[in-house]
Amino acid sequence: MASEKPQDLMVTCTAPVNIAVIKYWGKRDEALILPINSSLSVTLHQDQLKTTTTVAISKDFTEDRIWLNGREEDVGQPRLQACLRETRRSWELRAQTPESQLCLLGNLVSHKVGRTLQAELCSTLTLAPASVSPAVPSAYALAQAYGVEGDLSEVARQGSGSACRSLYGGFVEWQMGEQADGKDSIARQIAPEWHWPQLRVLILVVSADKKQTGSTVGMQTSVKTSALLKFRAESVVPERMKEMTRCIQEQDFQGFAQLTMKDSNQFHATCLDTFPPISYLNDTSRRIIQLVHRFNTHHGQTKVAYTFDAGPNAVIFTLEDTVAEFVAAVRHSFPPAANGDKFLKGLQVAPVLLSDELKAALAVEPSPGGVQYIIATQVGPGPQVLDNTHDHLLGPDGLPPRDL
Ligand code: 2P0
Repeated sequence: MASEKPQDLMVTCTAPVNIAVIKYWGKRDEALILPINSSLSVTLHQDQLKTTTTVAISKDFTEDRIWLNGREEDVGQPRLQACLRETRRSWELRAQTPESQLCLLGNLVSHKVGRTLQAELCSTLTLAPASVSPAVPSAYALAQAYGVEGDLSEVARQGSGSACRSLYGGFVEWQMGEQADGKDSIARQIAPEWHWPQLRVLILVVSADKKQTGSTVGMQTSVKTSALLKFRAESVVPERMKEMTRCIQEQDFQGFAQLTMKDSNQFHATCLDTFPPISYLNDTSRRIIQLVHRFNTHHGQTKVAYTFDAGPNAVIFTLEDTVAEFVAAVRHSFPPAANGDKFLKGLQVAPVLLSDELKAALAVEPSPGGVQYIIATQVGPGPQVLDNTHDHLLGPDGLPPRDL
């Protein structure tokens, strides 16, 4: 974990993307990032999507610096500052004596004891069409570097609310908590990544454009103006959290899929109920919704579910035995424009022919190029520490290589 130079420390971590099946939308405390309702998500496998962060700590650094995808960013961003502040506070709390500080930081030189150690962070995002935050790998890597143990929800949450659910693999809930200081607003795994091995995830990339209304501002307006959001948070979500947990624990796909779609639809209904309204779905998103319902109707059961976040891309949940047929249905409805061979990324999916009955049931006017590409993936583990020093994104001088 630590680099070769005894006075320095360098840690590289990766963290996964998570997709909410019970959505978080709205804060009761903007500064601490505390939500108005609990939420529940599925952690995606890092073989297909991940963020990587290297943290370096050295006695030679005179200031904090951060690079994102090779470009230096403003280290004064409030959320990054919150992450750094929380990590250092935890470190200082756990290290009251010089001896324990030395113990926590291994070989870090003694004359730094009692002073705040400067950190450098470098993040890179791999294949990230969804909203991906470097908050979790940053929080995780910082915690590893500073030797902070225990729950990191508080640190990760302050980088980005939904990011705290990426602290664990498998199926994760973010409990809204009740305390004003947010100490009980934490992420918790409800089932590990190997719990439901047949579950598959398809990300249908509709548009990689930047979203029109950012989540942070969007949810502020919704909290102020949407009566439906208030009703949802108080009267709908508590029951749905229990029901979704049951569906996952019992591997009840029909229940899981229907509730996932209903919760996505209600989240987008609260966006439309916001004033002025927010609209994240586009025509292609609505065609995907229609495709899923027609596919399920044809089969006489719920075999596929969609969910949409603060953008037009669809995330599809299905089971292993349905992936190939549904991918063929997407190809049929959205014929790839020019990149037929690059249409499918990630897990291998065998090509299959659609039956004439299914084609007739889908009854679609093909929309060429509507879906740019698909990423096929599955449920995966939580953040990982990379042991190989070749994985570091910062060189021995603490700077990112020029070609990053
Ligand atoms: C979610 N989303 O549960 C919901 C569904 C988008 C739609 O959490 O302000 O980027 O950093 O707490 O976490 C996006 O919101 O917002 C989000 P902040 P965040 O995944």
